Amino acid sequence: MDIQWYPGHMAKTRRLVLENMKLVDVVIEVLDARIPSSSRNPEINKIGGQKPRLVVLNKSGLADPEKTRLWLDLFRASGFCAAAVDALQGRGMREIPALVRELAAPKMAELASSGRRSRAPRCMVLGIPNVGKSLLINKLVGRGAARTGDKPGVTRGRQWIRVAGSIDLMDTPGILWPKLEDREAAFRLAATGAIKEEVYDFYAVAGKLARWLAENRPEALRERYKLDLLPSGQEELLEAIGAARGYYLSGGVVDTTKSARTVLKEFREGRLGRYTLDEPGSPGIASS
Ligand SMILES: Nc1nc2c(ncn2[C@@H]2O[C@H](COP(=O)(O)OP(=O)(O)O)[C@@H](O)[C@H]2O)c(=O)[nH]1
Ligand SMILES: [Mg+2]
Repeated sequence: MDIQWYPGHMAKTRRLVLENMKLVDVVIEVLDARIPSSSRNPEINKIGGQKPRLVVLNKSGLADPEKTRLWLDLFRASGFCAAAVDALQGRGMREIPALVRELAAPKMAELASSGRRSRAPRCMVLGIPNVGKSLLINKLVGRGAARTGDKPGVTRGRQWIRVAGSIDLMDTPGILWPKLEDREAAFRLAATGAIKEEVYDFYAVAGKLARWLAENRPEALRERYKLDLLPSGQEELLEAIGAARGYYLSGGVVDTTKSARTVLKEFREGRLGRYTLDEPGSPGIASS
């Protein structure tokens, strides 16, 4: 599995985010609850700097609830404010503005004591592609939210939106690059759909995922694909799944390419169950 990210793109991405960072009081770092460590940008602590940060574990409806609780505890123990949400189902979203307000309170008090005009705290959503930043912003903003045009903005077109009557949210998220040097993290990013299919071998990822499921949740695989026995090899697993589904090529050969697509798709849709691929406690969550 060889997954690339382009350095030019990465430098530009970092610059854009850092410029916008100057304007905000609170950073909302969005992670995928299924891979809270692998979906983290490797330089987030440098980029997030000293700004108060809310860590949001999104897509929690697809993740193992017990492991999500453990991950939240770990983030909190590392000094972060953390919340689990599901932007698609709308779960946990209502608490976000209050948490942002709480995190911004010291800064707001400082502004007030220095005699500055009071204003709403400003926040920005940050994260690697596909963790649900856009959906989260849309759900926070909802319909009919007022755009406040008289605020500073680095890039033209960037706007602040008043959310829940009390915080200003930058309407465009800060996009960070994924952690691809770590092969295991890259596999988990690919398996959950965080990186584009053009840049990895979906067949290898599906095979490895089938193996992971066979080892960790054999009953889920057996039940979903009506299998009595689970072979131990990746190729054999994809063959068994294809045969069970009736995916045959001419000559009676199992179409394992089709099984690979099926496993990936059904895993990502949560049809195989709720999983967290990053064990709570994996490295990469240290506070700045
Ligand atoms: N199941 C589930 N899917 C989500 C959630 N949030 C986002 N998605 C889906 O994940 C994909 C990427 O979301 P998007 O907001 O475009 O991610 P972005 O690249 O970070 O802006 C879309 O298909 C969303 O519908 C969530 O909480 N639960
Ligand atoms: Mg987006």
